[in-house]
Amino acid sequence: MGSLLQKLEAAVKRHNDFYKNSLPLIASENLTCSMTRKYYLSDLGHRYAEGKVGERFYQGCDAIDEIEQLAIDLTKKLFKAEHANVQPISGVVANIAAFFALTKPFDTIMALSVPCGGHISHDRFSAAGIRGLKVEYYPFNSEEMEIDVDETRKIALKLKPRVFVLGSSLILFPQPVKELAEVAAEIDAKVLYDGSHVLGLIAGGEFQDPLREGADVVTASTHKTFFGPQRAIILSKKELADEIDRAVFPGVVSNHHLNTLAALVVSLAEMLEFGKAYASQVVKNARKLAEKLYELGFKVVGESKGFTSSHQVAVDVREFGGGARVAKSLEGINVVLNKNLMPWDDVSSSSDPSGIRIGVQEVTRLGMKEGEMEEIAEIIHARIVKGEGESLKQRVIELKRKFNTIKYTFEEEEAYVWEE
Ligand code: DSN
Repeated sequence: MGSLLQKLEAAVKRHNDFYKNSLPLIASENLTCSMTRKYYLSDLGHRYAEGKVGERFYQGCDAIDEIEQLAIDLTKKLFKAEHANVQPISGVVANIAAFFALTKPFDTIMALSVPCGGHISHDRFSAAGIRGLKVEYYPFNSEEMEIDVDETRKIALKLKPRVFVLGSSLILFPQPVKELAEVAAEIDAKVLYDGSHVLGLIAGGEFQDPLREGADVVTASTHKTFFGPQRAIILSKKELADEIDRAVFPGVVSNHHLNTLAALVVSLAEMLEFGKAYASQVVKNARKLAEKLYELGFKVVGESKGFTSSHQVAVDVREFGGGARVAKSLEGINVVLNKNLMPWDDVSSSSDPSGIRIGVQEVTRLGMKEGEMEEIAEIIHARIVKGEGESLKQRVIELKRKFNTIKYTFEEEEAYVWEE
């Protein structure tokens, strides 16, 4: 048993050391401050609080009620939402709940295909499939990286989908929430916006505000451009509150992970205080990175619209052997990002797609600005185009050494603490 635990300890330490010396550019991840992490370890992580605030099935939930009410109140305030459910334990769980609230089995929904950026849970082989939904993909213009609204309207008037799903995993630009909310009104459908990727940008006022543009429901995980633990929220119009709450509990959660619920409160407070400055820097950084990569000769997607309005940059790397090869090669010099399907790819090529996706939200949280984005672009170029090796890894380690402190928080602190 001793050696097994030593092995575990060594693996966790190795992981921690790797991240300390790497550039984390996965678009769906972020860091939490120590005040957030403190609550992970609290006794809350041993408890259940089935039901709603003030209507629990177990005793011992007085303080938990207070914590959950704080999370609800701050979420409603931050997103100016009529209703907030803070119980889903992940983005996929939130999406399953939303589908249960808004549809019946065999209904049709419209969503982005995975190559066009849609999240797997919007598709028939995942959450939408669990609900037994038929999924019709939006017609998509890959030059402009946007949904073709006119064609969508024609299809929708014929197929009468119950839900238009918006928001995606590859999301460079705002999406047509207002336009599809108008189509939805014609056929009595709903708009569900999955804001997982851009939640922090919405909170900071740097991206479209789906509720104001007409979305009925917003689901979102809380740990991508947001500063929270790995869990999720659902925002909705008041008239959908009961359906959403019932779909979450008893629908898809029993235990709703009370330790990370408390941690979520800290991240909501951080976002209220620092969200605007953070989100603005994230978008500036993403644009600068895209521009520099383009200047260095890379095929950066979304050129006609200025490459990006979010935290993400997408690059077509087919000329360098494709996304799998490029992502693996960058990992070799401690640059961590992911291969990504592009709109022209077939979903069957997901193990070796055309592109890579880069997210700057985590390095921005560590204080990087436009100058560092230029350096990151140069590092990627030196590795992928010039084939440089070990010396580049040292350059990455040197660069990262200057950015190991968590910013946009109440007390700035070391990011990669691991006590052995
Ligand atoms: N897999 C995540 C992403 O990278 O977009 C979302 O769940």
